[in-house]
Amino acid sequence: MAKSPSRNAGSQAVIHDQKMVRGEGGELHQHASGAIPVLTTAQGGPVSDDQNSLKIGARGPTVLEDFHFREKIFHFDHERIPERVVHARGYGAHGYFETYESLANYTRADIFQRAGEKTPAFVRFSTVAGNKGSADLARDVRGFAVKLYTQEGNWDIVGNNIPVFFIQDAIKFPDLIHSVKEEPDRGFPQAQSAHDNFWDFISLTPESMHMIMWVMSDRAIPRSLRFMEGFGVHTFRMVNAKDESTFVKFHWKPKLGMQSVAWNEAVKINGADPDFHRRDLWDSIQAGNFPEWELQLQLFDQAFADSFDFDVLDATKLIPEEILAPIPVGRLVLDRMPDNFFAETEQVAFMTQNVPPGIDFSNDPLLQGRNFSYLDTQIKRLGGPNFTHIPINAPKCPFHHFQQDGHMAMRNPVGRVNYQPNSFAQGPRESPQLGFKAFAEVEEGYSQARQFYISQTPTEQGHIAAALTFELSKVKSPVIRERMVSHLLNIDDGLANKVGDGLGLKAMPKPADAAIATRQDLAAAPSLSILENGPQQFKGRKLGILVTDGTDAALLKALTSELAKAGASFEIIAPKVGGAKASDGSLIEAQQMIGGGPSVLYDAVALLPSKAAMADLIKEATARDFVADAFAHCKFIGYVDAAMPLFEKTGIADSLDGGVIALSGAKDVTGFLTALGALRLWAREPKVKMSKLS
Ligand code: HDE
Repeated sequence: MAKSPSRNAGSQAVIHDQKMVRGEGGELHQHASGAIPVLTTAQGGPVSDDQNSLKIGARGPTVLEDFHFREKIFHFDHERIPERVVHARGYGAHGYFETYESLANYTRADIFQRAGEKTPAFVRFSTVAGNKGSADLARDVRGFAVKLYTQEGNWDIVGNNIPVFFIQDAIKFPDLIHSVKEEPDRGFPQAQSAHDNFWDFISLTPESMHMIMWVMSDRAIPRSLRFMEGFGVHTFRMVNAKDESTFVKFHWKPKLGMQSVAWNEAVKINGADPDFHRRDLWDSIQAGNFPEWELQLQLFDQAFADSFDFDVLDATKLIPEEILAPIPVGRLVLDRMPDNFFAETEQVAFMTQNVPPGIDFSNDPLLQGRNFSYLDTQIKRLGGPNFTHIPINAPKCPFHHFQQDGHMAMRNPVGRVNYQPNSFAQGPRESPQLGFKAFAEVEEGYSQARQFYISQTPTEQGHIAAALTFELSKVKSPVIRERMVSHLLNIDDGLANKVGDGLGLKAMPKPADAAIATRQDLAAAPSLSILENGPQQFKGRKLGILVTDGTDAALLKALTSELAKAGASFEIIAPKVGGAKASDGSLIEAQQMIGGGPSVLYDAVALLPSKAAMADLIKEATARDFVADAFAHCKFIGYVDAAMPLFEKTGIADSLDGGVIALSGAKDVTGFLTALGALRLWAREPKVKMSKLS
């Protein structure tokens, strides 16, 4: 066959009309119009046809000579890097940390020396178990990893939204993670702890019981990344200029308060919008509603540490805030999304060992193990030792060292001298004054598990019992189910009985053997409850407003302007996404059609249909679900009279309560918004039996 390569396969020939113009100066890569740059290869060569590969004849075969095709496919084939072995699913944002006052008494860390100092920050939130593409509302711990680009190098506080951990020693981490991830033979379940392997491991690991209480609580299904606490988990040290050390625990407190969803809602959100948390953070930051956390420190000395009958360095324990109040030292504001998800969020490399002078480690064996692991994992994921050359990982302060070469080296030392000491008086030197100097220092887990449980409101206790029952109902092996209940007996009889009953155990097992008896005297610590610490405001939350043709224009306007005043957002849900015609003839723009905007996506709902539209609306299963779910999830519901048939059709007309609020006109809007501050009417829960255990 004669070689007559051609890209003219025909169908897209019109693209070929674009001409490249070779001009005097830099015009080589511009079209005649000047506005659109010419497509090039990665080597910079201009490309004439990006639609057809180079072929012999009209149909091929494709020729080896087609370097553009080859390069394009080669690069595509290599786009993926290994996902994180844990915390694969995550979402990040940029912002800054602002120091309130100097903490020079406690630490020499530069970031804490000057009031009002702003330090650039990058934060990545994550789930732990699921893969990169898993759904946001899995029941799971959330990662809360903060990178602070300080003047003395990067400081990473790689924490979680739960202040304790499952295990005491890093050597057990691979077992813990293997057990929670998909089972190796079948490759499922994905992003779920509700399976035999996890509960088998947990039921054989009593130290994990405290953490289990947290993971089975509503903390593990947050409503938004913006409404979560963050914790450094480990005890660290602060070291001042006089080399005096103070123990420290880090806490991030969300300014908008904490909030979680109900389990039944989480299940539905995962279907309706698997990116619920990502979208929420993206939308808030793009809208200029910058989420904010206050950094609070629990500071204590050795004598205080010794006053506990457990080891404060044990990461399965916490120091209740009622015993040691955290002090506010600064705020973290997230105000910018990454330009590129891969470059920043995917490639960011957090490492617990990144600490500036003045911050130091404790002997917590979990932390010590992490300090090894995080460097190791970056080499695997990012492909070589030069991952600090990637902009998101590079320090923003001046830095000087003699590291050189290696894969993808973007920076190398300039000049002759690449070692020290040297006689040329070139290059950096260590500084004993300014540099980082390392500071020269088992029991069973039921007591604090109990303390956590008794610190919850009855509603939250019900959720914990329901979560345990759900998870263990997915465990096929009765031995594991019973073993777990035997641990619960060491935590709280009532809890164990509820779960035992929920699982249909024929007889209750004996309590698990405990090396140390559970302390019954630990006082409830209200700081551990989400509901005891509600924000009492609707700020940062979202109302779903159901409209139809004929919706009362004045009422809608009053409602949306009050929401704006309260710092809350809303979405309009209409029968068609094209919008609806209001009573005054104006167009109401909609963000969702009813089937696309189920009520689980909103914190509360308002039903503002017109009478004329009701006949059609009540026939829509999605409209009925909208109302039935909002009611079952204990949400506040504002409604106009015309909406009554929706309550009747969904069988809740006889159960309407104080959370279902009539909006007869603009005058009722303020009262409705005040009520929304409670976020949910949990008192309704026993009636709707969302989880029949509560
Ligand atoms: Fe991690 N953890 N971890 N972890 N961890 C990772 O590092 C590890 C632990 C946490 O958004 C990995 O870059 C060991 C506790 C977060 O990129 C890996 C142990 C806490 C993130 C790793 C722990 C965390 C990670 C996987 C046993 C809360 C995501 C990819 C002691 C205080 C950071 C990576 C991000 C990520 C190891 C336990 C939080 C493999 C060995 C405790 C938030 O290095």
